[in-house]
Amino acid sequence: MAGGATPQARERGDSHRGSLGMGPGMGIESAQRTGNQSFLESFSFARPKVLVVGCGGAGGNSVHRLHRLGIHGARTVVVNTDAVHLDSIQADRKLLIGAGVTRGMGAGGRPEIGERCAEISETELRNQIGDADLTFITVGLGGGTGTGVAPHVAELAQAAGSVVITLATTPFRAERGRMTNARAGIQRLRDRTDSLILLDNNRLLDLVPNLPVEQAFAVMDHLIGEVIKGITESITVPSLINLDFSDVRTILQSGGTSTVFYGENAEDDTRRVVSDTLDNPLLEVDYRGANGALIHISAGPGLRLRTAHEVVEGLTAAMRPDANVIFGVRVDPKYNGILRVLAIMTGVRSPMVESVRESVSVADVVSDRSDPLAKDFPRPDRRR
Ligand SMILES: Nc1nc2c(ncn2[C@@H]2O[C@H](COP(=O)(O)OP(=O)(O)OP(=O)(O)O)[C@@H](O)[C@H]2O)c(=O)[nH]1
Ligand SMILES: [Mg+2]
Repeated sequence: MAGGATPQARERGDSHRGSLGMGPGMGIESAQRTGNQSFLESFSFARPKVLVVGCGGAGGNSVHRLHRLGIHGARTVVVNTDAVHLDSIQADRKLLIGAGVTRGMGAGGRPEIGERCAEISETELRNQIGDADLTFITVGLGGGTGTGVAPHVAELAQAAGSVVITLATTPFRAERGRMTNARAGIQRLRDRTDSLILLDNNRLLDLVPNLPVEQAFAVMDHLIGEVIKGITESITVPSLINLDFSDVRTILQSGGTSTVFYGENAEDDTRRVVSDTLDNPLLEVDYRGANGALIHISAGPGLRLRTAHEVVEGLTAAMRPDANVIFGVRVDPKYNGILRVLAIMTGVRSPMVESVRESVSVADVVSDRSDPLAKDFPRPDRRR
């Protein structure tokens, strides 16, 4: 396991804001407790504030999924221009933006409309973002609301001092024109988030080709939920997995494109666990030379250290020799005899991301269309 110091102890010593010791504990340089007294109780500031913001229909769906999984230590907010969709999902807070522009009917696949709505509702967005230390943004790139709003939310969160991790899906090839929107979104998000984790919906065609569409989306949303829950609870629930906010931040900020790998196989066949995982990236990437990895292994009780180490060694063999790797193990009897791996790799090379031209922007997308905010704004696609 990485580190050794408790998350809370390290967090006090190293925060992106210089010190999380704002408020009640400020000015305390050291403290003593007897063996069974808690430091955490007197240092309420020591747990990072985590916020999850779902933008648009797909982003909202993954937050809804996260709620159903249950998450400890994070506040959830969903932002949309579509009132019907907002009504259908669960989150701690739901924010309808740009109602005057879209009449609550969505942005009709036009990111410039989503962006305009975010600008109009900037104060409300800023209020929702608050003073989080870590902000996850979830979005399905390609539509109007999420693609237009997510970069705006990211910018506001960064300006408020938060570390921002965006989990974004890219559209199916068959959605064609939506990829243009998605590219513009990627370009804008790249500059505004500390870490951009991309997941390609096309990978669902290999992973679960025969599932009904709703269920296939649910698989992606579930994985997104698991990644957020995994990272959040590893830093907010003491001793569940020995990661801390500083570790997570260091790895995720190490730059470049990131994606998620997922694999599962028998505990006694670590080679297959490794190959299963490396063969299942959620974005087509070249992971050779990757510069960071956060690896979560779920296993039954009694997992031997050597077994876990073999898996991590196999997964990271092709990474840079100086790559920053942290792994955590979650023990759960339901995984008896099975190893399940969820790994985020940073600094991977993706042909899709590299093809995003510097010149592509939302402005370019808009320039193809006449008056983007015309009164006769088309009825939105009601799919979501
Ligand atoms: N993972 C996942 N992806 C989805 C889901 N629904 C749609 N998508 C993908 O996300 C992209 C954006 O769709 P939406 O999120 O519905 O669009 P939006 O951001 O609400 O934008 P507008 O509806 O145009 O206002 C689509 O092109 C799909 O590729 C979902 O439930 N889960
Ligand atoms: Mg929508």
